[in-house]
Amino acid sequence: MSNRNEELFLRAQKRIPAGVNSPVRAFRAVGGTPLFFERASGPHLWDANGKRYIDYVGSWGPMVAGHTHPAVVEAVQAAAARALSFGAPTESEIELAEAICALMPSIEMVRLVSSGTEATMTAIRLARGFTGRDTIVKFEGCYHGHADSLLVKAGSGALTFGHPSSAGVPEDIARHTVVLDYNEIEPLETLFAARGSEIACVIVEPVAGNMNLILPRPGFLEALRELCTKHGAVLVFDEVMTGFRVALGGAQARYGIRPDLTTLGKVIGGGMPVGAFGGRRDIMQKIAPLGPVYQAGTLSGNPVAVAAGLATLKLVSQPGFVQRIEDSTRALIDGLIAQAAQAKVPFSAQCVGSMFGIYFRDVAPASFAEVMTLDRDRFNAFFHAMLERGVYLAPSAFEAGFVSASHGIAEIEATLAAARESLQSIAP
Ligand code: HOZ
Repeated sequence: MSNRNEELFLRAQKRIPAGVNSPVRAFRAVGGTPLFFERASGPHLWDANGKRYIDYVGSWGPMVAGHTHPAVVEAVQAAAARALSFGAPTESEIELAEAICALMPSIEMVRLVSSGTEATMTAIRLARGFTGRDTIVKFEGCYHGHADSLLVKAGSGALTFGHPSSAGVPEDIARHTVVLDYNEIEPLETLFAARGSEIACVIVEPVAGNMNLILPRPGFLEALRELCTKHGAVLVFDEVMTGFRVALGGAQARYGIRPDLTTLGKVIGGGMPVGAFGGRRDIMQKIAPLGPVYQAGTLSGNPVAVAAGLATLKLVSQPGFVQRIEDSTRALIDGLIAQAAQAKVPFSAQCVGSMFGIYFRDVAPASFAEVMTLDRDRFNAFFHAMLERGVYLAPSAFEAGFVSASHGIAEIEATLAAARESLQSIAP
């Protein structure tokens, strides 16, 4: 029988580096042939061979309502029939901006862009322009897209493929990025004490989702807030992953911290390319043409993408929506932990909202160093065992998992049945 995935992969590699348009998709970490998908519905994906999978990647986060949700598809079709792009303002952009500001009160003004990378890149520029300072602080293993300043000891594919600090980033740029350990307060205090007046901003994933899933230790985000306020630095929460997922108001609502700027993406595009950065009015007023910090984009606020985002935010805002997915995610995690214990596989797992992490390690990691001790070979074997049984997990031990509102009891049970066999097959 012909294997269409393999045929497509061979063909793709002739014209596209590694056959993919984003590195983790190449399956290099886990081995084997990447799946080429043809369609999706609710919690399911179908690959080029026609095989169906329960999806826990969710396009890396945006598909919180499930794939091809009728309300989102209808909104997109209606918007596309009106216009694909104007390169000029539309009412729907105001509606999306208003919806974002209503759900995240720290965002007083917001600008829409086309990707999370654009959002974080511009937030950094804005923080520098606002403070007149050059130094930025990030945390090892956090990934904030692929802008030069941020590809220093980064997570996600950069970590997966062993280039956490990318080639091609000039040393002159990288030296302005100070990298500290996630969840460690003392080095932060030491840095601020020594160089507080040079620091433009601290950018952080309030829940780290690009070195698998790492929860903030109690006090860590609070310390960031306190130090930034004390030293006049801008606190940037990268909520591209966590926004409208770990709570309706994002991680900032869940942990009760008000950042100065927030970057968004994924859910606010509902599967279409949308990113955003927003926050304090006095900072946002530095953006061109109000102020001297430049940012622009032909497709920023694209009406079709905005329609998908708005429709998704409407669904997410329904009472109980976020809690229901959190409950499903919890059921999944509890089931996996119980089955790993039965199979005697060293394993731990945790979740926050509808994001989850699974770890081939006895205790859930709380730091980058602990993430580095995960048993990657066992993860890879588990990944393939699950794939064979029709469950699609992220093809890397360093990515978080995502559950959607369309994952019901039937999908969770089917996943746990696949996991039972998979865990037994990889038991020591
Ligand atoms: N950087 C994304 C995961 N954290 C992967 C994006 C993609 O491959 O689409």
